[in-house]
Amino acid sequence: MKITDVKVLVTAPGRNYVLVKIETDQPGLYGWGDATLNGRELAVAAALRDHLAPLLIGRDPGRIEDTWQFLFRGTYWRGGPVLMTALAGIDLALWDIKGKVAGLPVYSLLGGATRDGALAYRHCDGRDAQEIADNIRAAQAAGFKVFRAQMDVPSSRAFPDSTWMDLTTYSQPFEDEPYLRAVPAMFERLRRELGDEPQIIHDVHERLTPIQAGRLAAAVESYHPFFLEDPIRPEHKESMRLVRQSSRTPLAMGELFNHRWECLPLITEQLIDYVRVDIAHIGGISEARKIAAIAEAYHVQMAFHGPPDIAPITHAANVHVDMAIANFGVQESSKFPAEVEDVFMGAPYFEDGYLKVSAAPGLGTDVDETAAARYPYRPEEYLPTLRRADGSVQDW
Ligand code: GCO
Ligand code: MG
Repeated sequence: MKITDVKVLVTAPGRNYVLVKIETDQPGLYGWGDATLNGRELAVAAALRDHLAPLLIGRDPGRIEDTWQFLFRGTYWRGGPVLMTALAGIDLALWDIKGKVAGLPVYSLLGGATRDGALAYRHCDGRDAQEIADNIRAAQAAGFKVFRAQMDVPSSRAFPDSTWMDLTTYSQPFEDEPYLRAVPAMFERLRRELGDEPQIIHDVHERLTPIQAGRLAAAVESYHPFFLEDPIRPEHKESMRLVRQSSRTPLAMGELFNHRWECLPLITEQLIDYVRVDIAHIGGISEARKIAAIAEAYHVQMAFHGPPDIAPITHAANVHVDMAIANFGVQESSKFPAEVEDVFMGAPYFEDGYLKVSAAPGLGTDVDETAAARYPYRPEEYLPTLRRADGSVQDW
């Protein structure tokens, strides 16, 4: 069997996605992958079209690991979000093909189901703690058991619903102290309103220094968060020692990482409790299962990134891997723009608190290319930015 073509589609059904279709010399046998990198989509599309896709023509699509090693190490330049997202798109498509050839869902190829579904969490953001509590109650009524609580801190304008990270326009500067006061107060109000049962996540989103993050982790410990995510910036991971020393609040990190080596100190020193890597940004399923295996040895669990800015194909890959590992923690789920359903089929489905995938061969997803063509790339879609009161750059 041989790869005969690699197509790269950039489509924007509600937001931009970069898709990879790998075609083979077997009639009707193809695989779809997701290579979306929010705000840098065209860089990944160019890396695929101009550099990686030509290397795949004629290769055996069944040799997934060899292809991964060839594209990661064999072509010299390695790592970083652009190349690893491009590699992920290829890897997901190859696993999709392998499942279709075997007539098995990818989770079966990975060792079979270890669970009936992936415990999911829903974004329940709001302008204040009351609105968050109302959104948590609504998500509870829908069956969710785990929730992410983000509040419109003093530096950002109101936002329409649970996509605060991507749509918030920061009209005012961010400052640490108002944020450090707002989050414990938010947890206090949520616990007073909702009691101890709801499992609540908060995403710090790389905003604090290590000692501030340690202060926040200690301040919210009594409200027993499910985890505090991305407390500090990802560049110097060992700084998480300062955060870890400060409390027993569970910690999570990883969405900005691009391979297993970036996770290592956090896992091997048990500085985190959940790995938050994004399967679309770490090189795909082949890498995700290796990270999960490393983490399992250190009692660290997986909580794959699942924002609206990766395609339903990666959301399906998330659940396939969730279904096949022992150290699953929780799966981030997202609302998608309505237009997404025009283009993508076979996304994971939600049932009584859990995300599930069908037993269809491969990833179980498909793409309507005619519909995708109706949604051209939207250049205005890019990442928010944020400044401090003195005008300096702030991680948003
Ligand atoms: C999350 C993430 C997102 C990111 C977004 C960047 O935990 O879901 O922090 O909100 O900000 O995916 O493109
Ligand atoms: Mg995050």
